[in-house]
Amino acid sequence: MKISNVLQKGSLLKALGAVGLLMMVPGTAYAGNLDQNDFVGISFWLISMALMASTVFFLWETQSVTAKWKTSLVVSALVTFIAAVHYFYMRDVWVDTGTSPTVFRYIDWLLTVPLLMIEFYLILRAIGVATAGIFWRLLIGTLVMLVPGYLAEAGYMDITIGFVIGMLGWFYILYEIFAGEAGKAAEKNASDAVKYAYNTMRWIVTVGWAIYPIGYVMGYMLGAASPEALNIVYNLADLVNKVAFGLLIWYAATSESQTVKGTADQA
Ligand SMILES: *C/C=C(C)/C=C/C=C(C)/C=C/C1=C(C)CCCC1(C)C
Repeated sequence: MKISNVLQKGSLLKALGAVGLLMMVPGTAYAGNLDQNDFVGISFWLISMALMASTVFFLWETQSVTAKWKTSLVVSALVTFIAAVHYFYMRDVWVDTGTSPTVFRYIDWLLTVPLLMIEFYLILRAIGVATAGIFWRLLIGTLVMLVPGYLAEAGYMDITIGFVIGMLGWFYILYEIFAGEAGKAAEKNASDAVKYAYNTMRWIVTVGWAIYPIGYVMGYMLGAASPEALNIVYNLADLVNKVAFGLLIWYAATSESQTVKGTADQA
């Protein structure tokens, strides 16, 4: 083994250790008054830990994939990292007050949802079929979906109008990844592993993401869901939409990297 490899691995290990330790400070600092019957609080706690562990895992696994897949794994780690920090915060607020201000969710979504969209672009780029148009259209769809939702929940826009515009943004994203340029590109060059990952990722965006607008309708339009129910459902949704989504990318990246290594070990 080359000395430079050992050194590189050594510094990566230190960097990973540092990320893990830094996350543990807010991650374990509070929640001292977590009640054993507070299932929402417990779900915040569980998901925080899952997000924290996923971050370390995705970063660690960048070592075992080829260069063009590393960015995808780092972006997965950024998504779970950003979400973990929000969860530490939301958990503590929930334990203290029994409420969870929506603003934390929206800040988290505004950062992580565009990153999740970039994952589609990156997976297509890794197989050589991405275009700048795909990138921009997915990003714009995200903003059209989230910004009106926030404006409406915060009282700056009519609840129904915000919902309708947000739905259009989501439908636009679905169109792009199923039938638009991105959807067509994914059929061109992809191996079975990439096809499987891409296909499952877009079903997550369809089914997993539907939970949020359903929550919006139940909570804001019908007044039919308690804050407890909504938060548990959102927490489980985030587990699918962030951690499972990242694991699919990890699956595609590691499978592809093994194929490449089999043919040319230098890669
Ligand atoms: C990790 C967090 C994720 C994947 C959050 C996703 C959020 C949405 C898909 C929100 C969608 C909404 C609509 C489609 C209509 C308007 C209301 C929103 C913002 C809740």
